[in-house]
Amino acid sequence: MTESLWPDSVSIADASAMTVELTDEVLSLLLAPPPGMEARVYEAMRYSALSPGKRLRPLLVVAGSRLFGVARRSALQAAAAIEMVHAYSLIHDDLPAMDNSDLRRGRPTCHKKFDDATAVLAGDGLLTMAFEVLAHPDTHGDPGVRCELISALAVAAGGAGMVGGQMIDLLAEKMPALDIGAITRLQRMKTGALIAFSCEAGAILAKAPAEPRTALRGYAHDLGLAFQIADDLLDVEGSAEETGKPVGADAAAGKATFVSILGADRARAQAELLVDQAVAHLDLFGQRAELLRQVARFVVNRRT
Ligand code: GRG
Repeated sequence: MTESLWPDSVSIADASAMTVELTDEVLSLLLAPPPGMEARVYEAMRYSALSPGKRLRPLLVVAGSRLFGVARRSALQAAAAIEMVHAYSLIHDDLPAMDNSDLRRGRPTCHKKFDDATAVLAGDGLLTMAFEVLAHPDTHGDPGVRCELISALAVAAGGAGMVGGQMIDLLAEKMPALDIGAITRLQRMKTGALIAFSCEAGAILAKAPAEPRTALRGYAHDLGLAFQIADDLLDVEGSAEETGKPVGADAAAGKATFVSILGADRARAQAELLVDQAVAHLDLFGQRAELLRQVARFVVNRRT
């Protein structure tokens, strides 16, 4: 499929609705349950990966791919792979051994709907399938590009990224409160790394040169932190109806967050400053980056 991603000008509402629909179509095909007894783990994988989230990471893949005219098929395969890794992280994060959460995206968490062992396996299945998807020729005809995607996702999701950040977060619960520098590093690893890979996937698929990649990295860096501050604010100011997950969890666990250290007003101002900085990195793309600009503003104003 070589058709371009979307029409030249597109609103974030339309792009988001299209991304949800197209990503979920791809996820649904990839996660079709086989006939044997192993179907149960596919049901659990589908339950979590197809549950109603924002699909923010797929939207970033699409918006980044659009800059370089990447084929829709390639972008959606990468988007589906990243959403699988995100869904796995939420399943494992909700387990009794971690956050012990009953509610996610307004529904019972995977281990509540199925059982703990099935939820562990569903997370494992989604993580491994993400790499299978990136390794498939449908994602890109050039094996070098597929290898680069696989390697970049492994780094973002592993010990130097999301898994490492989660480890620090768990350890921090039993330590004196982290300072702002330590929280920034933790969040860059835990949520920022996967967001950054989502922003860069289009550039990798397009074999883009260094200059636009550096600009996208700068955008992603600031966006990831703004996203996390907005998440911390929602935990304090949002409701379970809006967010689809329990709120007040950070304060209940005595966790140091951007909001607990800076206060809500300064944290909000910092998030807005980061969005301005993120948007400034996109100047070299001109009008073509309008969707990425809109995504950055959406990230700090969201209520879910
Ligand atoms: C278990 C290896 C492992 C990692 C877990 C990402 C993560 C690390 C934990 C999730 C806990 C959490 C709520 C982190 C805050 C940022 C975040 C990832 C929020 C959820 O992402 P959204 O808002 O969710 O994009 P939806 O549901 O819209 O996809």
